[in-house]
Amino acid sequence: MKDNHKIAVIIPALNEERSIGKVIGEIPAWVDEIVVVDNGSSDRTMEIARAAGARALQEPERGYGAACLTGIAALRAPDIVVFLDGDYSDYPEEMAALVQPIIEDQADMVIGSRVLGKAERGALSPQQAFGNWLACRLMRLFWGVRYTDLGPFRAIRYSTLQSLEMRDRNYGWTVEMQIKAAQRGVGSREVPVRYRRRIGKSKVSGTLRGVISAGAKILFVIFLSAWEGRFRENNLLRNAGINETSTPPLTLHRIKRVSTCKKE
Ligand SMILES: Nc1nc2c(ncn2[C@@H]2O[C@H](COP(=O)(O)OP(=O)(O)OP(=O)(O)O)[C@@H](O)[C@H]2O)c(=O)[nH]1
Ligand SMILES: [Mg+2]
Repeated sequence: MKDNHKIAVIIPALNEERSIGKVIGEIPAWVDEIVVVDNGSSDRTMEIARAAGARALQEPERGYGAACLTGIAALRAPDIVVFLDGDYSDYPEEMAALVQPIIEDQADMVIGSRVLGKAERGALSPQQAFGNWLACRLMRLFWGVRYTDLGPFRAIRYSTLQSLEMRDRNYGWTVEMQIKAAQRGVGSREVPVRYRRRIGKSKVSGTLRGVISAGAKILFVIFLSAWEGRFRENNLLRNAGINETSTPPLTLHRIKRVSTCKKE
């Protein structure tokens, strides 16, 4: 418990036997529940996670998002959920900075930004840095939100997380959460976090296949969400009796006014 808030941590882990014990060991003592979701590791990740005091679950389907969804389904009604990678790239002891704004009702979602914080040389590959930058520019263009990173180390109020109805089962997980938060007006902020070179073998950013698949999926989620949003907005306008072809580009702001008008 932290200031009367029950805190849960979800760690997706695939073959992280060398790091998982260190990650769990450095999680602050006020965390109530640690759930490690294993994606079919062939090493001792599960055993080590259990020995370190976490609940270790199996998700047979590969994918970061699939692991996160399994973790969420297993939670015991926390107030705040923190996502953390199992490769020791993040600094678990920085968790207080992520949950405090939620506890103080200043935000419902807090993203740890490795761009605002200090990333050790080589911890973020150039492709990863560029991909994050591009994704953030596109989110700003489509939804007017200013993020600097798609960092995996993040905290969100449990009720907000449930309302987002997360679906992505692999690399689109982080961007989906940020887009949905923007679309639904979730109060969010970023805090600087440090980032270091991972322990163990890279699965995404250090492999060509991982970089291409992750990059393509992230862009796909952004453009699909933008297209679906535009479609929804046009329907809203049509219902309100406004012809979308004669109107300037849409903003969320205008949609809100349109729906209010309709009610009156
Ligand atoms: N790639 C991948 N990672 C998974 C999966 N399930 C869980 N993970 C974990 O998700 C976290 C993030 O994956 P990483 O491999 O660290 O990805 P990354 O940080 O983008 O890039 P690298 O650290 O360079 O590999 C780690 O804790 C992985 O062990 C899965 O099915 N695929
Ligand atoms: Mg990593």
